[in-house]
Amino acid sequence: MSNSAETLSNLLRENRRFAPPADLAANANAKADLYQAAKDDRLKFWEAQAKRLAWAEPWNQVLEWNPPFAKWFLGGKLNVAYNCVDRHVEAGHGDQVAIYWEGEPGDTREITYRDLQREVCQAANALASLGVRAGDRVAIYLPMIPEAVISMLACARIGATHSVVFGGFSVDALRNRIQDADAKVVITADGGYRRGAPHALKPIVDDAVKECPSVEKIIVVRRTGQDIGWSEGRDLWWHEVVGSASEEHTPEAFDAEHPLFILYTSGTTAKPKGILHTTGGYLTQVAFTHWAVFDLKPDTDVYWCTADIGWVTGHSYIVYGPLANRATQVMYEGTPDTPHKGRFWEIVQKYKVTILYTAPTAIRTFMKWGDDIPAKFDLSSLRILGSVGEPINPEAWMWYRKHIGGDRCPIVDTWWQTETGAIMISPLPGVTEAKPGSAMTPLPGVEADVVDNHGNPVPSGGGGFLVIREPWPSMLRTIWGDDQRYQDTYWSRFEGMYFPGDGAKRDEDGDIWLLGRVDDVMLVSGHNISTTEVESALVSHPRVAEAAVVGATDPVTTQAIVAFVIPRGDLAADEAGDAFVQELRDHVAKTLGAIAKPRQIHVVPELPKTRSGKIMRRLLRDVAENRRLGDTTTLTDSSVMDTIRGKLEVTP
Ligand code: 6R9
Repeated sequence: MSNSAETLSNLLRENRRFAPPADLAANANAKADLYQAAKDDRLKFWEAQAKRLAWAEPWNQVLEWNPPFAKWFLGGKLNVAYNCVDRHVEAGHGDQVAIYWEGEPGDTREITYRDLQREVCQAANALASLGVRAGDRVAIYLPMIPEAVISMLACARIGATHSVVFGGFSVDALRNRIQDADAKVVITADGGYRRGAPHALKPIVDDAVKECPSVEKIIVVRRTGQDIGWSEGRDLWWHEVVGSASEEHTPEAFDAEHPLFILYTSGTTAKPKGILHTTGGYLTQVAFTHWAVFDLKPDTDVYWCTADIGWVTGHSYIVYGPLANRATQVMYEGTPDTPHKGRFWEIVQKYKVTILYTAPTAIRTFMKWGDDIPAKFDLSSLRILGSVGEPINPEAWMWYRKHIGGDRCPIVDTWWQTETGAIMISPLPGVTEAKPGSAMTPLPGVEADVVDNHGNPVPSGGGGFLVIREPWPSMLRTIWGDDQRYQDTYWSRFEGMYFPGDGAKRDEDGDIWLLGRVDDVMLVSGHNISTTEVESALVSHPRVAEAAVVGATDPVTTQAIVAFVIPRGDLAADEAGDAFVQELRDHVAKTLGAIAKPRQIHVVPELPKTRSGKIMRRLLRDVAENRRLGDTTTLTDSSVMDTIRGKLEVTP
């Protein structure tokens, strides 16, 4: 970024500070000394964290680093499922609830660690009986039901590599992912519930596997009871093949670098990237971060991460981190507005949730729905709130703190990626004095920095690119089947540094602010302007709930800022006229400076989002530039683009 970006970055000043509550700080798992310990000896620090796990054989080398290829805990052997389930049962916690599962229609299941052990063993035996061996790939295409967790752990238990595909992805997306990984078995369901109605999954699988010769068997969980097609000999009911399998299974220890899972990130180019994670380092870092960032107390906390299992957040912070730490957690199948807009808060109240981890997109939606909805529920059990997925706008942060956290709970804004495997930058809830909108500082053991175009660190107050200087245990090992692309994508922009693709700034105190994907940075009259900052300025207006900003080609200014805003609560989208738009343009100019004033603001009822809630600015750019839409297969709801288009007469 040029120097002008720094000028703009400095315009957004945040003076609010929120210190940890005294009792939380006093009893926190992670104290300030961890930073020093990691600084003194990073590898020794990670070695100490690896000892949270049960190893069948110890490692003899902590790290082997042939840039950009890392191996952690060489020679060590362990079983992930044993670590997440069996060892807790062996330690006398078999009766502890692992999962309070809440189905969207209101049905529930309570699964103890002993139950989980039994079902994971059965599923492991079933997979083995179908010929699945260590190293084989299994695709998992399920709704948010316990069988998703059980399937993942069963794969891990026998050393099969799972590839979870979002239950909302289309035939094409599923087919590509099955093909790329050469999956031998697919685990799916007849369907799942979403927004009050069953939606079918099995027909999508049937369609997808027509061109997937690698698939030998399809295991089907009966969830909705809807009619489905059946291919005799290929298709098997879960309740039959898993239900009849033995409940005894001896876990085998696998090498620390044994592949654990592949998870595809869409990226902007055609072919999704299969991000490969391995065993020992991954489990070490997800367990450590879940313990440190969420301060989990396994005997008293009730933890709830609202992510879908098909997103990395579901992998690391529903399955592997929490279960490695013996958490009791809530798992919810459906959407936040079914059957009513207070569903999340009803669940928090019902299970007395103490730690809640959700995404800015959800928080902004709750803001839009109004403060009165959470106010109807008892949220006093909450003690820590987390955010992940996008930069959280300062106003959304403040709303979350006040209306959900009762002005008492620390918020941990956690920056990380599918590629990083685990949280990298975040406050520690018992240590950090947090600022609304900042992810604050790298966690102990993580060497993150903000650099300029040439890879030189920016001074405090500067803006540039986020990088990671040293390998970390849960880093991706490669892109499945494509080492060259791994190298090109992440390690070629800056010599010897990992480049995640995010813009960032360092404030006067040295704290880090994420500014969104660098692809989204706009160039306006020679100034680099981050979409995040303009969006946050818009959201800081009391009548705006959500905003998405893009740069559209402009003959005079190179790019011009075009904004799409969703109004808050009572103001219906079509009531907002020119006066409102003018008020918002002025508001941005006042907050950030005239250079950041949007050329156009469109008031819309919805924004295009991925299944994990990220705004797809690329599609809005197509609209702003009056172009045909690019690939929409990863959209949650493809009708959104028609709604937006229908509302605008685009004037480029
Ligand atoms: C975990 C996850 C990764 C991208 C990442 C960044 C954005 C995630 C963020 C955040 C600002 C945060 N991102 N958390 N930006 N603050 N706390 O989201 O993984 O789906 O791979 O996305 O999400 O842009 O590069 P993934």
